[in-house]
Amino acid sequence: TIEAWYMDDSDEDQRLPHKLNPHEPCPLSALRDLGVLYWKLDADKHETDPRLAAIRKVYNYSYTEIVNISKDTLPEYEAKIKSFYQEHIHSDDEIRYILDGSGYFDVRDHSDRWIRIATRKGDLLVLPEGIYHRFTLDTDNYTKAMRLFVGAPVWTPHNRPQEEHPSRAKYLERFPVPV
Ligand code: KMT
Ligand code: NI
Repeated sequence: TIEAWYMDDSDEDQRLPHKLNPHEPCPLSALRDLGVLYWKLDADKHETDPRLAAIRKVYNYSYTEIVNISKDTLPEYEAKIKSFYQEHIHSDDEIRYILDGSGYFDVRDHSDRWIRIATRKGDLLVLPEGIYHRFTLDTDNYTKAMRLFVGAPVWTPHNRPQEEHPSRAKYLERFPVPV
């Protein structure tokens, strides 16, 4: 499974866990209500894994590339790290498969609270089009991830606020507040 929790709002290092006291875990069902999808796969087999192939086929994830996020491997590291952590949306799903290392994806819930999703090797995560989110490395400072996409990739972040963006409207329509 995957571990997720509601965040505190302290200004400390973004790479720290930022758990509340007392700890408030976020169940996978709550993530599902926000449109977040999750699979656990065998990252060592990513080149030949039939389960990954099946997911790619069903969701049309035709495109893949691998990014290596660490100080020594990512060009323009400081600027990228900063932009990953700016709250934003995309006009497509954000699909990330963690092949090595770890990191945090933060998503906003229906009440605009931050939920921190701790990802590590073998986690395949889909953040739906239009969800407000951000990414940070944790204190291990290293993530190697496969980025997947339907067709030709567009990674453009649209920083908050984006209330008029069609992808934001679409998101709110697809994943309304559960009653
Ligand atoms: C992105 O587009 O935000 C990234 O690729 C960073 C997260 S991938 C582990
Ligand atoms: Ni993003």
